Formats: sequence, C-alpha cells, structure tokens
Amino acid sequence: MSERIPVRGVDRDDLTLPEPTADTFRWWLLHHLQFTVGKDPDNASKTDWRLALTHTIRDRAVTPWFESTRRTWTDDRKRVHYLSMEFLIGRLLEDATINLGLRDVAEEALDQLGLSFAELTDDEPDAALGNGGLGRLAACYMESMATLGCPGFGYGLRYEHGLFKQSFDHGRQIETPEDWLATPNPWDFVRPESAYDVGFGGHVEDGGDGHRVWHPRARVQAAAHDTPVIGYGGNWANTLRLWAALPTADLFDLDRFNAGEFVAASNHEAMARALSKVLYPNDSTEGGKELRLSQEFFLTSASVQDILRRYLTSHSDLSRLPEFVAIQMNDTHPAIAGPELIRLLVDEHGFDFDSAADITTQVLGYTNHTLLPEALERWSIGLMGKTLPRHLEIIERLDHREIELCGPRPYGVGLIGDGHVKMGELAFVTSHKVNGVSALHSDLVKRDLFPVMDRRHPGRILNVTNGVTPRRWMKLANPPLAELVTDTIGEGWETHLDRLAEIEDHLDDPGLFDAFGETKRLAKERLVAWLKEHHDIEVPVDALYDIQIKRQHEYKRQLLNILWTIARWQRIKRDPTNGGKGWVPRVKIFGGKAAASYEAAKDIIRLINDVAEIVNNDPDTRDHLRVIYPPNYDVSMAEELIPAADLSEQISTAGMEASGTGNMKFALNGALTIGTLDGANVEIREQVGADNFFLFGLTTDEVAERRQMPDHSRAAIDQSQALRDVLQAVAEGTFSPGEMYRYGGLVDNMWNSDWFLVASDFDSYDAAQDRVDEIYRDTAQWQRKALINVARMGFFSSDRSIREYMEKIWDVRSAL
Ligand code: 26Q
Repeated sequence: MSERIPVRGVDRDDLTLPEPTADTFRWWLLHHLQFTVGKDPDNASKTDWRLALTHTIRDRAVTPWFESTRRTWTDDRKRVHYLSMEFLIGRLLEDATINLGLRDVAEEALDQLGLSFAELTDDEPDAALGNGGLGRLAACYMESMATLGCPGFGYGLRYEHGLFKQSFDHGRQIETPEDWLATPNPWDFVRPESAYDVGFGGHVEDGGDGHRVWHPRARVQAAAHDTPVIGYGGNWANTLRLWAALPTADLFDLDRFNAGEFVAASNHEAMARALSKVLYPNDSTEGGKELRLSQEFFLTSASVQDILRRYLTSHSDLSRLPEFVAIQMNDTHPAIAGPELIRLLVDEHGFDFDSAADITTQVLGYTNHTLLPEALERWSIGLMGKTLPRHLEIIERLDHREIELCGPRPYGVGLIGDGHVKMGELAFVTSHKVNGVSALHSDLVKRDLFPVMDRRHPGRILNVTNGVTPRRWMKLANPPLAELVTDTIGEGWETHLDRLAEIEDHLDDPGLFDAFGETKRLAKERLVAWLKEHHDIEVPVDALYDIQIKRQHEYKRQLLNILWTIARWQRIKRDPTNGGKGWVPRVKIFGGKAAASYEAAKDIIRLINDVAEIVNNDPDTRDHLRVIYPPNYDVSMAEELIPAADLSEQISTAGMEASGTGNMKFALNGALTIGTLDGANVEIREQVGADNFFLFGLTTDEVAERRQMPDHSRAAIDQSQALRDVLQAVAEGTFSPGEMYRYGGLVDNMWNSDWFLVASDFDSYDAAQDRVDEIYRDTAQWQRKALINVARMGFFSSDRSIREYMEKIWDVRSAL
C-alpha cells in the first residue's frame, strides 16, 4: 500500500491532449508501438499494432476520466455502484473509439500506414465475462451511465477465463477454456493501492457487550483492475473495477517452501487464485457449488469495503451513507452485500443492529432477472455457516427483525426455510426497491415470486424495462443504417433515441425505402463474407434471414424453431413449387451455447446441426432452405448477425423469459419479430404496433392452465399432422443415419411431457410463419413494417432505463 505524496507546479492544461489530427494520431500510434509495446514498426504483428492503437485511444479517455472523478469529489455527488458477477463486455476498442469521436481520424491515420482499422479491432479478444443477458445488460448500463453523466462504478470479477469456447464435433458441443488474457489487456489500470482482504470461514466469538468478533480461517486479497468506461461524446467516464484474487502473504507456507515442498507450499495460493479463475456457467444443476458462494462473497466484500473506504475519505458520518451511496445488486449473486454492509457497520463502526439494517436498506436495490425456480439461489445453512458464520448470524437476525417490523407471517415466507438461506428473500428485505426487467416480468415478480413480501412491503416492487445501448447496437454494429438514420433525421439520435420516431415523417420520401433496403443488403453481404472467412460457411444473399441467437435453454424453445424447420423441409420436398407460388428462400441461423452439463440443451444443439447436414446437402431443397449454426456465439458475432436479420425469433414459453434484450437489438436494426407474449416482447409489440409484429402462442395464464391438462402434448400432436410428420422423421433417424434412436429421448419427451409446450404452440407458430412468408413476398410492405420497427424502438435505449433507475431507485442526478 502506497500513500499519495504532495506535488507542486503541475498545470492541468499541460496534461490535456489536444484534439488529434491524422498526423498527430499516427505519431502517438508509433510512439506507443515503440515505447509501450516495445516493437519496431518493421517487426510488429497485428496484435502489436492493435495494442498500440488501444493505448492511443485509451490515452484520450484518461482526461475525461480524471475530470469526471474530480468533479464527483468536488461536487460531493451521490454515486451508483453496480455489483455484478458478470460484465459481458465484448470488445472495447471500436466502441471507445466511436464514443470519443475518433473513428474517422483513427481510420485515416491507419490508412496512411497501410493498416486497416477493422482488421485491428477484429484482433481484440471478446471479453466474455458473463453468460448472456444479465451480463450484457450490465455492460450496456455501464455505457449508458457514462453517457448520461451518472457518477458510478461497476464492480465485478476479473475472471482469468471467461465463458468457455464452443466448437462442434460431428454436431456435438465441445467446450474448451477461454483465454482472453493470453495477450496483455491494454485496458487494465492495475491499482495495487486498492486492495482489500476478504475473510472466509472460521468462527465468531462473543467480545462482550453483545459485540461479535469474527475470526476468519483464511483471507484472500482482492486487487483492483480498473477500466475506464467512456460515454458517448467523451464528456464523462466511469470506472469498471474488476477484482482479481491473490493470496495474502500469510497464506503462503514459507517453511514448507524452504523445505522443498513447493507444491504443498503453494496449495493455499492456488485456492486463493481459484476465486477469480473462471466464470461459472449459468447451469442450474451446478449452482450449488461452494466455490460459487465464495466468489460471490469475494466480489461483494471487496466492493463494499472499497465503497466505505471511498466514502470515509470525504465524510465521517456513516449514518448519512444513503445520501451519497447507492448500490444495485444485479440479481441475487451479490445479495450477501446486505449482511456484509451490516457487519461492517456493526462490528467495525459501532452501529447498533437496527440502525445498520436501516442504512443498508436505504442504500441497496435488487434487480430480479428470473422466475425459474431452479435458478433462484439458495445456500444450505451448513455451507453458509461454514463459509460465512458471522453473516449467517446476521441473516437470522434480519429474519426475526422482518417479523418484528411487519408482524407474523405465513409459514415458508422468510429468509430461511427448508434448511436453506433464500437469497431472493434476503435481497428483498435488505433493499428499498426491488425491480423486475419488463412490465410483464415485474407483475409476475409481484404475483408469483414475492406475493406475501409484496403485501408486507407495499410499494417496494417496481418495474424498469431493460434497454440496450444504441451506440454499440446501431452505430457500431450497423454503420450503413446509422448513416441512413442520420441522413434522414439529422444528428443526435444516438443520445436521444426517441427521435427515431421522426423517421415516420419521411415514409413518403422518394428513395428512403430503396436506401433502407440497401442497408439490409449490405449487412447481409457483410455477413456472408464474414461467415465464409471465419467459418467457411456459404449462404446465399438473396433470402429471408431468420435468426435465433441466445443461450441454449429449453424454455427459449430453439426446439420449436428447428422442428418447424423440418416441417418446412418436408413441405418443400412434397411440393417443390409450393403450388406454383414458389418458396420464400430462408436462411435459418442459430447461435448460442449450452451449459456443459445441460444434456437436454446439448441434444437440441446436436439436432440442429444434424438437420443442417441433411437439409443443406439436399439438392431438392438447398435453393429454398439453409440451416446454419456458426459455433461460439459471442458479443462480436451478435454484432455481425443482428444487422443482417429480417426475422427475429423470440419464441420462449410465455412467462419464462424475464425480458430478453436481443429482441430489442433486432427490432432496432429493422428485423420483424416473430414472438410470444413474453418478457419485453409485450412492450416491443405495443411500441411497434400489432400489425408490425408476428404474434403467436399461448399467453402466460394459458400456459399455466394448459400445463394442468393431462396429456396436453399428446393432444396437441394429435391435432397437428405437420408436427406428427416431423416427430416421426426425427424418431426414424432421418437426421441421424445409422443411429436411429439418437433422439429417442427427445421425441419421447415431446409426446409425454413437454413442459415448455412446444407441441401446444406449434400450429400457432406455423401459422405465424405463414404470415411471415406472405408479407415478405411483398417487399414494399415488409420494408415499411421493418422501418416502422426502427422508428418506434426509441423507448428501448438503455439511456431510458438508466434514467428510470436514477429517478426511481438511486435518487441520483446527472453531473452533466
Ligand atoms: C447462479 C448460480 C450459480 C451459477 C450461476 C448462476 C447464474 C448465472 C447467470 C444464474 C443466472 C444467470 C443469468 C441470468 C440471465 O442472464 N438472465 C437474463 O437476464 C436478462 C437481463 O435482464 C433478461 O433479458 C433475460 O430474460 C434473462 O433470462
């Protein structure tokens, strides 16, 4: 730990970099190549150049970053702290370049050197420190907070290995470790002075006067790694602080080391480092792992300690903490923040329990992202007591206190039940606000997840519908469309996405639809080239691009999509001319990973790949239908695929997808949605209009009712000749030649169980797909609907979401 020392005669203006020209930019680039990366220009690789470019861009983020920090201090502003086990950032270089307004100058400077900006940005590893929606939302929210000048910190873990890499072996998913830190991470500012000890295990002693003293058995050090997050326009920057786990000095057994027992001596070190070694997949069956709880506490404790330390450098009265600090918990993963903050206030700062609990509740907010029972975190009392004995005491006391405050409650409602600590209930009682992520989902959080708690704490539950950042998901991912929007309505829509509505004033402009059609065609051409280059996959440009990309999960019903695709294939074979009308050619694209131990999801991946093998090689159908599944879907792949989509598949069983955010990215880029009334689909449909959305399927209430019906799947299959033909083909081994029973389990499940109601929604989905074809045949009508989708998506900017959080939950004002 190093103290700061006084300094004299520094003029801030000397430290501020002037706006670069192509010439000065090139100078800085060459400077960094030589003096930061240590390479001679004649000898530099693509990665060397990419690192030099990143340092050149990063330099430009530093001044606004310092300025933002200084302003927050001097104005003594309230800050937001977003705690998340996941930040699915993807690549940062192009995003930061755009937000700093440096894209043109960077391209020009690189051009002069005979280098390509796109080639260098493509070299950056995709930081996959998250599983899917929840982690990507955290990344969009960080970018929006910076854009809006909301003073804030993101707190997460610096996993050495992000989400596993996916490849296919004869159609089956293979997982291999991801290694994003194989090349140095040029965004990292390592902060050895910001390090905290986090304790684990041990026991609690009575220190007299009711004072409790926790003696942890082991300690691990959390070391801060900071990345500046620059807002659009470069006016504000916040910090994403990721903790790396390091052994504390006393953990290393020097005696054993000196005695030559090198491996045994470093055992503790390995255990400590395990805390930030690897991201857990969101694999419900694996959820109960001890290491996961330790990771969650490690993130939370280091962050809460850091927050208190920062507060206490400029304040002394911790009872005023809620005036200056808001902490948002991204799902229950950091829900130990409540007990940890109470512990620090009571055990280290002398507060009584009730005051500490009051302060904590005013500071914390909790966002719920799922209703799936298997995904609701519960930790056995045994494990909690062994790992965090003091926190378990606090949780028990909080549970009693809830009864003291709100009166007796029905059996099974509290923080503890069934031998487990229920993290949802814990997060609920330690937060002043609890929010769901779409209107429908928030209603279900109230009605189904916390009905009793809602009555006992009226007004605590609210909705903040998710959003996505238009900078990455339009301007970066889809430059031709972004330019058309600017040409049509002028500048500024990037930060005022509601202005997209002005596109509707231009629907009669001659040439607008041709230009819009051209952007879609360009995106398809770019995707075709990308698929060829990166995956050696060939697809035609002239087709309806129908895309489903998301984690592989039964409730998301990729199975419904592939079964319908089989039906289509059978129909084309039966009637090659479609009664003379011809078939609308379709390219069906799938992308997404299944958790390694999720067998049912992996079976579906294999089925999709098996179907692709047959369909793509069938001379009768290959001109009308293709199925592709490029492996290792990630943020960067999403940026390639989404702009090219005509049809966005959002087909989850109603009531099961909390929000979805991919649905927003697609519609923003001019895809029409085929979807159920689930999550944010409901609000997307309200915004874009029912005529511009292909709705199908049972509603949430109908799903519940249908599940009551014995043999619902058999009944549905009996009703549907098309589905029967499909299931028969799968059962006969049509797609698994030589292994007839490969999908026996899957087909059996369809007939006899079908919890996700694939069969019950099949015909309705089929009818919606017919409407898709019909409208797609009429290019003008399709394009009009697609452009109206773009125009009406302003609501789904993550800027709007963050403004709502600032007003309704954090009580924080913009510093800009
Ligand atoms: C829990 C315990 C142990 C190991 C892993 C986990 C775990 C990790 C990640 C559980 C869940 C997740 C991720 C959940 C998630 O991404 N939910 C999605 O959140 C999006 C943003 O709000 C929504 O749009 C999606 O609907 C929702 O599925």
